[in-house]
Amino acid sequence: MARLFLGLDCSTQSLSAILIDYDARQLVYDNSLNFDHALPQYRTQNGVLPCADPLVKHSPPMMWAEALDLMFQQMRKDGVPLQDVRAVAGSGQQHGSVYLKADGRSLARPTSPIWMDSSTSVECDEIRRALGGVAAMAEATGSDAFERFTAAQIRKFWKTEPEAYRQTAHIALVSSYLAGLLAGTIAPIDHGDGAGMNLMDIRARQWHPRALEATAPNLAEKLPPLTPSTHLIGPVSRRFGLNENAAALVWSGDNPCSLIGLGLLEEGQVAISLGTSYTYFGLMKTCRTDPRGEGHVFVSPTGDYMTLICFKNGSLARERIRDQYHLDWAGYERMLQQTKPGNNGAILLPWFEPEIVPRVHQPGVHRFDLDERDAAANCRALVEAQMMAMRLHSQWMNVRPRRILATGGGSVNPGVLQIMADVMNCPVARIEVSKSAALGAALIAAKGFLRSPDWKEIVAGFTDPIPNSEVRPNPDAVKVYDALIEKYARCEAEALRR
Ligand code: XUL
Repeated sequence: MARLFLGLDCSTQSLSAILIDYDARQLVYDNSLNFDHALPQYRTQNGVLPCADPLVKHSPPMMWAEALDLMFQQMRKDGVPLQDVRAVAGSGQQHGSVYLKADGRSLARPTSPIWMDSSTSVECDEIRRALGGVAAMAEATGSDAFERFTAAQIRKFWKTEPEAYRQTAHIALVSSYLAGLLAGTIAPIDHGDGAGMNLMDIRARQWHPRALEATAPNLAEKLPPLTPSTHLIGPVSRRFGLNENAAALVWSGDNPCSLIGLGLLEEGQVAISLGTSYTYFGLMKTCRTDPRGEGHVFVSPTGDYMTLICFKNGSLARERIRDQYHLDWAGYERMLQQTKPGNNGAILLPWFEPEIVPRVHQPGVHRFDLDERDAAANCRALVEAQMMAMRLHSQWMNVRPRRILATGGGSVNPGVLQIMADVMNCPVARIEVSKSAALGAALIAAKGFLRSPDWKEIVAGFTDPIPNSEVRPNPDAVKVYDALIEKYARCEAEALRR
């Protein structure tokens, strides 16, 4: 009988399911359910409830619960061999929190603040101060205090709705809420997603008493235990129509799951996702935190650490430059081909929107030795700056990338990948990963259930890059960027001072 493992992913806009046949090394089912379309009664837009305050972003947890039921209904309709599923694990958008009453089912708060919420700057300041500042906060919990992280969100809830907070018996993450529904119990929080709360001692992997105290009263009694990401909770609740022996695992965050879904199992293997925003993430063996508080350290499902940095002005900035010079993507690519690495020392800082890394509150575009009328030079300067920013702001990790996997919409552009390879001095390959989090969850289910195969054996055949997609660094260009990065750093510091 085939050994099947199911991975689910509750992201901002949709719930996805991926079923793998472990022995055949094949995906046997792949489906997604878009919240706005499948569950219009919740009136979400792109999975989020409309709100007059642009800083507030909430979603209805009931919508996620109903989507889970619908997905299983759909799988039964599609004839998926659910009886052969050995174990189920899942991935959730990170940071979002769900507030449950003592019965473990009814909600003490009808909505759930999600990762897009940035309404908690005051609470971040309060928590950060109590823990001793940016570097101390990052050292204790893996990240500085961030608006979207769960601690600041819990603190705001306690301050603004103390009675509802008092009635909350259990606080879950999106991941642990859905794991709990599957297992019919209150689920633990795994170390990977727990690290995105500003509440977990990143090294001891236990709740951090001072962080709990700085966040809200009686918080310890509302939080479940923390466990490794391959922890089996128990059998899947009978109502989902699986085999009675099918095991439910804890769920993790989408980024830790993607790390597995992309096969990043060794230090130096890095993924760069070129989406609306750009993210740079990879595995880290020894825990090192970012003293500037820009980057994050989470726990990898393998038990190692993982690092993540997020640049807001990613494809968004490339689109702005493309439109400024009335180009299409093919035209943009031609501009990259027409210009030379280093671009005669031109530097462009593309902070069209407030930036996360480096922290920029006042948007602004800054040019150094660059004529705004020169379309080709501006196109190249933007991509070079984005890659140099990644190199500069990942130095705290002290992990030299040895292989980069490029994903996301922007990764189809050869010119962009060549600049990435040259700036990072590292080969870059493309990988097709629209569902890396769900795939990662299915692989985590296999690891948790089978135990004995090592991680490399678990992911083999599931996480290969696109054949012949590798771009290698050009040694002459590498030398140019080794020198230019210093100028880039000076320009960045100068622009930040302005
Ligand atoms: C990571 C983060 C996002 C969400 C998206 O810190 O906020 O990547 O996990 O789902």
